[in-house]
Amino acid sequence: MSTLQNDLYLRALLREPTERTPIWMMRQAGRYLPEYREIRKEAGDFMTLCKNPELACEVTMQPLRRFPLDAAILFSDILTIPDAMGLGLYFEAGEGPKFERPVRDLAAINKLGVPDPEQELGYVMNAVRTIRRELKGSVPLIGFSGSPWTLATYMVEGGSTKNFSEVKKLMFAEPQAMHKLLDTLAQSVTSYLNAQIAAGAQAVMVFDTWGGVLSPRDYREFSLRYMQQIVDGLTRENEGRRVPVTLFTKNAGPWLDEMAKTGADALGVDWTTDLADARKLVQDKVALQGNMDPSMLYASPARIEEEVATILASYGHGHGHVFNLGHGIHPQVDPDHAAAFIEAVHKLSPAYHR
Ligand code: 1CP
Repeated sequence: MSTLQNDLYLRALLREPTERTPIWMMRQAGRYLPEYREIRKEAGDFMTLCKNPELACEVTMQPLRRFPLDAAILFSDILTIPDAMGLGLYFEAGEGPKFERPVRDLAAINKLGVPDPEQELGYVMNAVRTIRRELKGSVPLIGFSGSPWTLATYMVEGGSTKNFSEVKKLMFAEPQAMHKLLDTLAQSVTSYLNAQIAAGAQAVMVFDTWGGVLSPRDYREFSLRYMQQIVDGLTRENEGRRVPVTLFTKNAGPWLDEMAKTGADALGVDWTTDLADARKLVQDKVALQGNMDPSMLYASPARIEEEVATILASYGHGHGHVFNLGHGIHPQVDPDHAAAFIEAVHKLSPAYHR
């Protein structure tokens, strides 16, 4: 196995010294890139792209050819697990993900099995192996999964939701059924991420996009507890190196200290919390990733650079910061503005590492 040419991202996650702040962008492969839209049109539908390791690899590499990013992220989706459980994932034009067979009661939950990652999800592992080969040790590859709570919202609602009424109904009216679902998901996510690590993912990230819609007590009981179960079950070393794990709950500002106690190496932070406050809360126990508002990429390159300067100053001197957006890049963003964002981090961050 060749050594990594650029391991800034991995070192920053472990709060080791780096000469500048590493950067990657959530959803860095996707619709804001014309070359993505081209391949997506040829493939026909999004899951076809995910299920073809060569195409998934090509799309993963696209942003890295354009920009000096410090990590690649597997091109896939969090909904591969419920799809492998037999819920029938499909995408309707302009409407986001949907399931043919949502899970609404204990009987349906009891029927769910833990997918075998090298069988039903073998296409994901093949994509990881293909991407690692193609990266040739240039930058590390990030594997990922959704959190049990976030996956449950899609599985119970049958797709995206605004008010979370079905999933909250299940949670409050039949908590034991909800716990059974979340436990099956935590087992599935753990084996899925461990298989990604065995296939070559050098770091993993858990996306808890919807944990922030819960009360602090419910967050602890229905989201954080199952992320803890995952952190406890993950392979933490491979190829002679630590495999860092990042947890990201959107809108989790006040809970970052509790998240830091899980044993995760790093936490994702969105733009509603200042990194200075986040850093105080976690007491340098973990690295922090974030946190520019993705909508800032609509502003001029000069304004973007100013915002990068503000965020770097907010984190302050010292190591343990991975620059990123606070959520995924929007499909309408001009790729030249993404380039300006990345360039600003390269230009301004070395001063914070001297
Ligand atoms: O081409 C298309 O029309 C499909 C759009 C698309 C893309 C590009 C979807 C459908 N998923 C993805 C890729 C994806 N999804 C990645 C790729 C790697 C990268 O470049 O970052 C990742 C990490 C995800 C993760 C994901 N999917 C999350 C968690 C992160 C987040 O953004 O909050 C969630 C919630 C999903 C569900 C999902 N899949 C797709 C869409 C449009 C959505 C969101 C639906 C919703 O808002 O409820």
